[in-house]
Amino acid sequence: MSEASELYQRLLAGDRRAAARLISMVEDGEEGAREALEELHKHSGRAHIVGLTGSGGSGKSTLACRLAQEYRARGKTVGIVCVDPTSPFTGGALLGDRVRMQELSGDPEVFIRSMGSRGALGGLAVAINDVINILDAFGKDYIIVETVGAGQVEIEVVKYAHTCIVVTMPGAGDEIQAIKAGILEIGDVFVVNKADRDGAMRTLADLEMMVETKPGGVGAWKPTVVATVALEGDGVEALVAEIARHYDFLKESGTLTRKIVGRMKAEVLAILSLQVSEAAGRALEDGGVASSLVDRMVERDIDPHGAAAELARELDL
Ligand SMILES: Nc1nc2c(ncn2[C@@H]2O[C@H](COP(=O)(O)OP(=O)(O)O)[C@@H](O)[C@H]2O)c(=O)[nH]1
Ligand SMILES: [Mg+2]
Repeated sequence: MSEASELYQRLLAGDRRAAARLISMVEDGEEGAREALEELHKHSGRAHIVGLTGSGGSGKSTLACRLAQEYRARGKTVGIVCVDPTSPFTGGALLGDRVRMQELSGDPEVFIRSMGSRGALGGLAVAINDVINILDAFGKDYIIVETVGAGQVEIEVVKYAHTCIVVTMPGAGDEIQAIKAGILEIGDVFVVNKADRDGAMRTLADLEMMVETKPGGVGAWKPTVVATVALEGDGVEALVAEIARHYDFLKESGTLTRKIVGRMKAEVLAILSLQVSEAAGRALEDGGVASSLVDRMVERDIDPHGAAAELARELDL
């Protein structure tokens, strides 16, 4: 039996170490992961994928832990994928955070994975999606994906989550403007975390006004704003309720199917663009099948557009 087929069988039987090993293979771009992913696809599609985005330090990791605890208290299982190299999932500075994190990571029904942004850009998007799909097939009811709200790939990933939560905190006046310019569109639920701090009411009011004026058609989801103190767990129940309400909306309005299709298309495009750019890169290298194109560009015999078209023909795209 190949390593991959052994892995997916163990994974489907609930073996955490098999899940961890397969995720490592995916991150390292190991060819063998393909076979396992192909098998697992048939077993995925049940999880509620929840994206959690916002600037560093707003409390996303703390909130992810609180959400996981709340879901566990309700008998649900959780996967957490943290794509934030600046703030790995070791929690905040406070001891209490670390203790909570350890409690969580000791729970066999919670699977936490931190991913660095190593590798090519296209590669990261593919890897994150694969990890989500692995945890889905592994049977997690909720998959929380934490990313810092900057960078194309990260925004793409949360954009295709079923429910996207945008986290901000008091006193981040500029941030509200940044949300308006960048991620207002993709937010389904907005959170003002650190509501224990001064200025929380003001930030809440600002966000509410912004969300109120967010353009949306008839029957569209109206995003809501929730205040939380992730450190204490305040507001987490309300957030869980909003996430559930959004999921119900998705199902009842038929939007969930559209989201699933959108995510699948985006996955195919990410995989293909990675493959194409890798193949093209190899072809253009010294000694590659299309290296002469580079010489011709240097001699001004062909322009980059022409070279790209010729390369596409050469690679039979
Ligand atoms: N005062 C206060 N601090 C918080 C709250 N939530 C998180 N923090 C702290 O904010 C810091 C950053 O939290 P973290 O979850 O790592 O933020 P992330 O970078 O968005 O993942 C940590 O020191 C947390 O303990 C909160 O509700 N109130
Ligand atoms: Mg974090």
